[in-house]
Amino acid sequence: MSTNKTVESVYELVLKRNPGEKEFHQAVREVLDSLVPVLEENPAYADARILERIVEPERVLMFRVPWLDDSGKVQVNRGFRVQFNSALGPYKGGIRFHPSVYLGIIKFLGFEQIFKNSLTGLMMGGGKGGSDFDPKGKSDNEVMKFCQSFMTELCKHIGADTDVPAGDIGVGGREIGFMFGQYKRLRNEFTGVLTGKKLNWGGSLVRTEATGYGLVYIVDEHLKAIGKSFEGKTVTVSGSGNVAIYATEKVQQLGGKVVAMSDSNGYIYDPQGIKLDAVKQIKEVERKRIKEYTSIHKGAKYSEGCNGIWNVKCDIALPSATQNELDIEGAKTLIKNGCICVAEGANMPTTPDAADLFVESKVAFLPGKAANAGGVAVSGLEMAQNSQRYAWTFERADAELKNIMVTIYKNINKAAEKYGKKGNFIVGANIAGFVKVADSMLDQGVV
Ligand code: NDP
Ligand code: 2IT
Repeated sequence: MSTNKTVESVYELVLKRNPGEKEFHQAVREVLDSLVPVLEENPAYADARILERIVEPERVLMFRVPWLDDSGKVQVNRGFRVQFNSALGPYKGGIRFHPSVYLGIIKFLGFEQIFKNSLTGLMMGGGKGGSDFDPKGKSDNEVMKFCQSFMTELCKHIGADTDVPAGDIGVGGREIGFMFGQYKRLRNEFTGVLTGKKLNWGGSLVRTEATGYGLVYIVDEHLKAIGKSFEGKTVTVSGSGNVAIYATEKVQQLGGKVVAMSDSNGYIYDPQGIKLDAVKQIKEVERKRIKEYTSIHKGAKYSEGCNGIWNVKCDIALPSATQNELDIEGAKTLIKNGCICVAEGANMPTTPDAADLFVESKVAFLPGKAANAGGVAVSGLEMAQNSQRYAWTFERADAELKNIMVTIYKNINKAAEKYGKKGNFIVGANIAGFVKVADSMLDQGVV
């Protein structure tokens, strides 16, 4: 609870208008609480009802996705696209395929995306999409059938200058390919309507690695600021998907040792340091469980239950699986074990009480909308390359990514300091992300 009347009334409105959408409520609460000093300093935002407008998506699409499975049976899923805010550019944000997806998850992700995209400094609005489709255990053919049906409806609402989706949980290069193929067929146009494309047909170098690399670049910048580095540090990375794998790769390149990774079933602990080739083979190629790692590397141990990973002693923790995976108990253990930095590779992986505890305990806490912005940043660079009909080198895209992450670190630091919250990167990220969007909304009138 804040003491600011506008904040409280807007939050009440969000609860009333979006019943049962608890992840969305959580994401809004955190942002609004951070904004109090900015709202007090700039009455123009309240006068123009910026908060009331920013919490209301510009458009919500919800649709039936029917498809035929390999046995010829009809399956029906639900598809979503929330086009949240276009003050800074075309809607931009990933698509998530996971059985837990419902409107509240897509709204929370779309809301976060507005401020994250603003922080990148590129011209992108905020949006998110997805489905409760579960890709686990499905054949390539079934995944293709589903993606084609999903895109058959979605293609009416997106476009290179309108809304540009990308991947997220359960959506990688394979799914982007199937969706791109169907979009091209239905609309008869080859445009940069999706990012995260494969390299032969318009993808950007570094997009696959971008979220994980960017996460480690921003942590590295923080470590430099406090006179430290990754060299010799012990790191735990939850998840073993796209973000986790490339975060681990970059930590290893910078001399750190990743000792634990996880999936939704459990976690592996390898005191010698995770052998990433084995993880890539199991997760990217074979699409199997992380448990398999221990049959290849006998010195490693597998434990059931993904949240146990926070019991592993580490200097730096990078939660990179899913929302609310790091709770207060995990936070207490990490702090007790001497962890100095937590950076969110996933979107909202830390529960609010756990995040508050990190801030109070002076553990550097880098929130997702800053720390995992590297993925959407390189998506923005992919859009730029598509517009140019040109492809940059790996070195160029990587250098741009690094520069964007360093700039984000500086900007969130500056914003936190300006409002008397030095070192509070949650407040810094929310304010720095918000101000640019809010000012653009003021410029563009009541829309
Ligand atoms: P992937 O699908 O590649 O990997 C997801 C990983 O998280 C898997 O290891 C998965 O385990 C685990 N996971 C998923 N759901 C749960 C759950 N409910 N409980 C425990 N573990 C779970 O997704 P990404 O790596 O792309 O995404 C991970 C996080 O990063 C998400 O929060 C996403 O929103 C965020 N993110 C992704 C970006 C990107 O560019 N891809 C950019 C910015 C943020 P299992 O295999 O068992 O399902
Ligand atoms: O949460 C995210 O930022 C993403 N899933 C990436 C979005 C994008 O458009 O690249």
